[in-house]
Amino acid sequence: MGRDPLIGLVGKPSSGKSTMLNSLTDATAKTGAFPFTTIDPNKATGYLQIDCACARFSKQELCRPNYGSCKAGKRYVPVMLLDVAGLVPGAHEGRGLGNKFLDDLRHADALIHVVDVSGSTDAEGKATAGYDSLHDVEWLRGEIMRWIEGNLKIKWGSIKRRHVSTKSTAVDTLQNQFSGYGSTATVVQRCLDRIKLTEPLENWNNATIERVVGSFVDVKFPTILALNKIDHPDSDRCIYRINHTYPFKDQIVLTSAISEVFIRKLVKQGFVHYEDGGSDVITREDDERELYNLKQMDERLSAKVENLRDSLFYRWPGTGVIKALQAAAKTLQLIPVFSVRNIHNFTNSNTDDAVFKDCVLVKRGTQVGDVVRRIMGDIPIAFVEGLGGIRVAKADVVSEGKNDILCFKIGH
Ligand SMILES: Nc1nc2c(ncn2[C@@H]2O[C@H](COP(=O)(O)OP(=O)(O)O)[C@@H](O)[C@H]2O)c(=O)[nH]1
Ligand SMILES: [Mg+2]
Repeated sequence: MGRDPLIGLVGKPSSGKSTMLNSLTDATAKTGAFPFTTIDPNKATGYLQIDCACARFSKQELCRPNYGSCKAGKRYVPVMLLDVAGLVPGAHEGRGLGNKFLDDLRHADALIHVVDVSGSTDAEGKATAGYDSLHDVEWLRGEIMRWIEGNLKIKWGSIKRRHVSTKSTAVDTLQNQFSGYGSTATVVQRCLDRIKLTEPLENWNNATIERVVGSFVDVKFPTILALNKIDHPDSDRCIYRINHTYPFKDQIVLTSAISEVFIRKLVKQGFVHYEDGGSDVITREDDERELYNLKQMDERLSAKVENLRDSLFYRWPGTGVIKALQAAAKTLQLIPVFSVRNIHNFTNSNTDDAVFKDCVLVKRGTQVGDVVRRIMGDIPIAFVEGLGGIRVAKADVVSEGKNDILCFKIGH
């Protein structure tokens, strides 16, 4: 990943993708426009909550990021989000906006599959009751698989002939086919290693191809399930069924995107106080010590807040949307790296005492040299310093709390 990570929101129509995008986009006070705001209305900047380096050095008061924000050591780092609309059953055959959907998907590094667990929308997103959304979970992976499989099988004869005549490795041959999905040789290698395939490619049958494609989809598109609409009274059944069918619990997050949007609106209007990811809102009535200077709500609004509590906060730990983004970042193993000009006081200039102004997200295990290229581009770097001004080799790798604060010395 030589660029900023991109997280795609996918799911059938009306599952809540756009609402989720709004709830994540609006998250916190933004400082400065982020460069990847584009004309694409489905793209937006989300904010991933991480532990900021400023807390490690008790410099929270001085932390003023160039992008995103930092509150008491909790930092919000911008990440790109994409609302991948138009996916309906049969998309791999071009139904709905099938091709556009699949085309958008190529750019995503991880997916948040927004699943409507209210049971009130059918496979196509049309209003119904008692729908079992377990089907949706299975369908999405299948849809992506059939798309890739279809493209591969059409050409399999010639792929095989070329593979044999050029004496290529399976990785090379597959990477030729998969590069269009944003794959790399490393991804292909990992996909083959996972299924421990030893058969030569020319002997693969349909079942083998399907296993390879399945493994590729899992490696290339790590997916978080956001079980959305948990505020809905009928959601318990679907949540139960999905949780018990899929053991990978840390990849399942319960969300109520609409509640998050509603709460953010109330916060903006000054009616409630809300900690990001919190388990309740504080109204003027709750704020006995008058810490938050909140406005009085009228009866109608008070009733809505009571309803929010009944449908969400008395049943679930929170709206879950921040957790969904964090879970996606976790599957990508994203680690924040802070680049500073002065490695001793973490500032960028002699005249500004703000610390840790710049932060990028990179994959765990990324080499320092790659981080340099990502941040500095073609500017020649003589050497890199880590904590204490100690030199760091370009081949050293980044992991949590290690080589994650760096200073680049320009020169040849
Ligand atoms: N009850 C409930 N409704 C939701 C939630 N999120 C979205 N919705 C509603 O579901 C419908 C479809 O939402 P939308 O975001 O447009 O879905 P999209 O087609 O996937 O982008 C809208 O009426 C939303 O208000 C939620 O968390 N709870
Ligand atoms: Mg939408």
